[in-house]
Amino acid sequence: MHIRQGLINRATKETRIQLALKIDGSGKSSIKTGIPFFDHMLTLFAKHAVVDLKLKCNGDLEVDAHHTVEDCGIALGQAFVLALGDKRGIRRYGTGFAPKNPSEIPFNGKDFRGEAYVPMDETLARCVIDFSGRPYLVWRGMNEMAYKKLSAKEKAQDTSSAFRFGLAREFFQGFANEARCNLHLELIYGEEPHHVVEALFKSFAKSVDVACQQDTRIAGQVPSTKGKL
Ligand SMILES: [Mn+2]
Repeated sequence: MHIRQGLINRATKETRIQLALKIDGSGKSSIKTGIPFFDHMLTLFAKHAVVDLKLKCNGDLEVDAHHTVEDCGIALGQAFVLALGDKRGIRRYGTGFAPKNPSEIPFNGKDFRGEAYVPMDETLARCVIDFSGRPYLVWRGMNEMAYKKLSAKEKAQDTSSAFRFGLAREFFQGFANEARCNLHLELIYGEEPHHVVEALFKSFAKSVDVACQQDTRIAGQVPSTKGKL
């Protein structure tokens, strides 16, 4: 099988990014964005999407984390476009479940489970994706948090709070625009900043994993009645 990979070199006056993505990987990663919390999110993305990901970003962190996070989302989206190519034979939708009872379907010799609902202690997040060729981000469940009064404990978690209030959205918007996918992310419930962001990234990962998998029943076919995605 041809290797589904995307190599991106992207440089602007704000960030310089080198990224290598292998979709049919094993979850290995080497991530250096200069933002430890973001490295943690991208590392667990690779792990749970079961892709191999190398990413190095030199961004203008002296301004703030915004450009770095947004541009890494853009570069990752571009890498998926390259790696997926004409999308023949892929599942396309990452609803998380195969058409039959997911626990009964063996996939690559393993049990095939693709829960796109991901819990993390008190938090539950959902992600549904469609590599449709059309960019759209739906971002639900976090808007009221923008006006929420922070507790002392939350203030102490500067980075994860910043991600919950806006940075995560910038990442996913950049990804959706460039991967040209419908990306629906929702916080069903949850409070703790680190858990909220981590559950979002994990549900994103699970959803991407399922959507990118190849379905042998439609090998060689573009999964669209239009014939193009
Ligand atoms: Mn964590």
